[in-house]
Amino acid sequence: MTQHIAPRGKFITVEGTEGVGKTTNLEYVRNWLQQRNIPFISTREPGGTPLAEQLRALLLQPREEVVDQTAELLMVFAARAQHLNQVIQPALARGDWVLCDRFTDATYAYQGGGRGMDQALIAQLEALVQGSLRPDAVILLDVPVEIGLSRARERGDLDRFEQEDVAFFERVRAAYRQRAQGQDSYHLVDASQPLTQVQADLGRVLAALERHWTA
Ligand code: Z5A
Repeated sequence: MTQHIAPRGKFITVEGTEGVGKTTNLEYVRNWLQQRNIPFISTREPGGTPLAEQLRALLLQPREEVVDQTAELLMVFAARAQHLNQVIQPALARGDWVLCDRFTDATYAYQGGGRGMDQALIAQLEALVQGSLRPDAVILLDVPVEIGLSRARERGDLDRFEQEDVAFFERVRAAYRQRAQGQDSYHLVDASQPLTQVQADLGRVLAALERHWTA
């Protein structure tokens, strides 16, 4: 008897700086997947498992103690290792698509760009934790920092990252944009436009991915 092996699912991440509209637009992507009856899970980083969510809370909580950059980097990757092994890899192996709110591009952007940590060190941890696993598509929502911050700050209480200054987020944005340059798997969407226009662009990106993956 031949055993049916499901084709590996697709791994899509959504990235961007503060207040860029990830939460709002992830809902749009979930609806798009549902309308096509594509089996998927929706998850986030840091987080996605009970342990990883605890690490997220520790990472985001404002505190008086200065958080060592290496400690922060290792916590991000500790959460990722758990998330990958418990949630992401099993889902992809079942044939489900995985939609993830942030992934390792955020580490290159925040710890690499924002904090100025060595990209080669991040790459070593990426290889240790992920092996060869990389997202099939990275949707980068891009917005000038001032616009994103004013959107985010309307929400009230600021987490530990949100308390950083504008220069930090400018470095984060520059690192994201640099990673997207000339790479086929990155799709940059101008998220400063009105939401209907952002989602029309997002729909075009998703349709192109679907055509490419099912060709
Ligand atoms: N972090 C890290 O350092 N290293 C890592 O490796 C990883 C993460 C994975 C948690 O992320 C933090 O973890 C993050 C980096 C760090 N810190 N920061 N900053 P998060 O994703 O949970 O937190 P966030 O970036 O603050 O996301 P958010 O708060 O959920 O914001 P958002 O999802 O991008 O935005 P939104 O809630 O959808 O929209 C914000 C508001 O703007 C809202 O009122 C919307 O209605 C409005 N909006 C959205 N789009 C539009 C448009 N087009 N026009 C007008 N208004 C809009």
